[in-house]
Amino acid sequence: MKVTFTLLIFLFAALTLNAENGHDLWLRAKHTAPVNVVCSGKSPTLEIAKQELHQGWQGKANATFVLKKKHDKLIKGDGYRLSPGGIEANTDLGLLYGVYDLLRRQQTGEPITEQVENPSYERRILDHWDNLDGTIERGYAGRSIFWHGKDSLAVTEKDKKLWQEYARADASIGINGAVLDNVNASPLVLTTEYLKRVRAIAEVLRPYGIKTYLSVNFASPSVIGGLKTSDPLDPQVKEWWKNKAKEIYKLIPDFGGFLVKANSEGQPGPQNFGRTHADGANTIADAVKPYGGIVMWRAFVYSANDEDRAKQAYDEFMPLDGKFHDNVIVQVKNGPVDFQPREPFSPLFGAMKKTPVMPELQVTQEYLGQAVHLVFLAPMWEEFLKSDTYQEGKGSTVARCTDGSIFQQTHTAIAGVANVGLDTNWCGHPFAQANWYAFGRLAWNNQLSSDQIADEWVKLTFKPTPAEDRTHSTVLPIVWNINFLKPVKRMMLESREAAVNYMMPLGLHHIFAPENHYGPGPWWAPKGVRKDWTPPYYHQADTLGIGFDRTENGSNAVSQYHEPLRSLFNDVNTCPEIYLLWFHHLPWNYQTQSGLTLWDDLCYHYQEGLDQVRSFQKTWDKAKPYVDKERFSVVQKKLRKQCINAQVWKDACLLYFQQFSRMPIPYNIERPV
Ligand code: GCW
Repeated sequence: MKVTFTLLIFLFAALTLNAENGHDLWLRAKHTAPVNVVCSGKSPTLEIAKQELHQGWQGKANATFVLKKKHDKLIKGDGYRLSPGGIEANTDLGLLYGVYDLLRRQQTGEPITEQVENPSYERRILDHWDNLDGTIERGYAGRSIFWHGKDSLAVTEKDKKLWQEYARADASIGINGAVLDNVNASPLVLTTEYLKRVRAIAEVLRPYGIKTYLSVNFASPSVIGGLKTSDPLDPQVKEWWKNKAKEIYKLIPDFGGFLVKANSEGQPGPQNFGRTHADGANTIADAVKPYGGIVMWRAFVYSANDEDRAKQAYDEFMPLDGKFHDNVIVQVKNGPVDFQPREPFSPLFGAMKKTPVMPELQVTQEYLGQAVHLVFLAPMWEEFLKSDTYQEGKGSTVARCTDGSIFQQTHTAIAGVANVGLDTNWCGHPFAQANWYAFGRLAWNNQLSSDQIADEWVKLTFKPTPAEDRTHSTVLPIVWNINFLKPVKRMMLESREAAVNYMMPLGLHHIFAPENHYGPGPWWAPKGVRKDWTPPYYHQADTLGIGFDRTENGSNAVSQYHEPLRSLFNDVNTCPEIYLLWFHHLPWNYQTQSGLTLWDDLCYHYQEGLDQVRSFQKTWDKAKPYVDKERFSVVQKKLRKQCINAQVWKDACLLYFQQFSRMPIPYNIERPV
């Protein structure tokens, strides 16, 4: 009896030790020291701020810490002033953000000196591509946390608990908006029964400072409103949107606004009625304007007959610059095609000078190995945000063109397509959490380096907490830094380039297998399928060479970029090699800067990508003593799969392209540069 009991205790202890399933994300710190919080204000947001301090304080025991609202001109929006003894802010939410910052610094060992932190963007939004039936478009972490189908619209306690955990995670990294449904929107979301659930979600998100937004279907007035048309200039249609807005704001007074995908991939839009994107956006924007709402109008458009899909958004939207009402923001994907592993920035950034433009990033890894591959996306976003558009002279980076530094904008915003689902660890892959984290951090501060973000995330997510240390044999911080933090960070920071290498190096793009966009499919081109939906349209490989000619002699997409980029991209000798085959069609024996032929260089990159993943496996194997069993083995298994996938990418692409190059695949190639 006694033996069984001891055994049970032992089992229970072992289980709790290993019960690290990643659900706590980067918020694992538990109460470690008492703190005396002084805060005179009262609000649900401040209650959370106080509770977080009590729960996560890792400073001096029994210290006094002051939260104070104070008008300070140096503090913008929900920014804050942090100092060792307290936080000051203009808003309650600013105080909450300050608390999360403080706790993060305590845990990661970053200094807490007096400083003002202001957000780069006013709106930092996650776009959930969640369908009302609970499935998620391009979701790889289970079903929706918001929707479970039309028979489950009643809100349960379980729902609310999950939404609260979600809201807390968002707030801890500064995210202040969530679009709750897919941009391929069901008109039903605007019916009263669904709006009631939206209200319930908004109520849970509100104390954490997260505004609720909805994606709407442009044909809603006719589909659910019973009107004969959804023509945005029709007075009845305008009235319908106004009434709908009124209904929504009555339920949700701080509703953020609408996101619209129109005349794109089969979605209805103003062009169905001979109207422009501006006509469409303005009608909906006018409806939410009295309540302070905004419309985020997507520029993700392309049609079957366009000679170059990369050009279309610019062609369609530039003539409309200045025609949008002031509560419309045009939402532009980072690249001109579609969330590829690497694209140059979309030429719309900085070019639309009279219209606020917001970047749309994809946190969910549709084209980057989904929930299987370990790919840390901060380096990709950093590359994008730091890209110089030259639109207002040197230094007109995408970041500065969108955050209000260069253009006087009524609103600034940034969006990320969420990777969150019902999976226990939220994101499918333990390291995919880092992408959610990175998006929030960059939305708050678009100047942060990937290195710093990785550093924070690894420490917050994996560093043994004091409580764990007492049960494990204590790991000296210096040992942990050298044996875990450093190599794991290096792996993360290299991982995006590795994916580019084994999937589509040197400017290749969109050579994915159709539909699921996971594996390679450069050969896929069945008769009758839209050309621009087939990979050969993008790689253009033939016996003469490979690559999409977007120079002046080709589609002339280069002309959409400001000088000196236009000339730089146009000239094969100055075009950065990372974009070589994006802008140029080149012979197989073209000599790259490495001195190799283009063919050999391609082979080199594919091999390099594969080798990188192999080295990630080794890194992770060595990390074993420092990670709980569960997360260790999940990541190990996924890396194994990623390695097999990288091999498949390499073999499939090279064997396919080889029929055109007719050159041998070199063995053990050295690349001097
Ligand atoms: O990336 C593509 C996806 C579609 C998506 C579309 C979009 C929501 O393959 O699944 O649809 O872009 O961004 O609208």
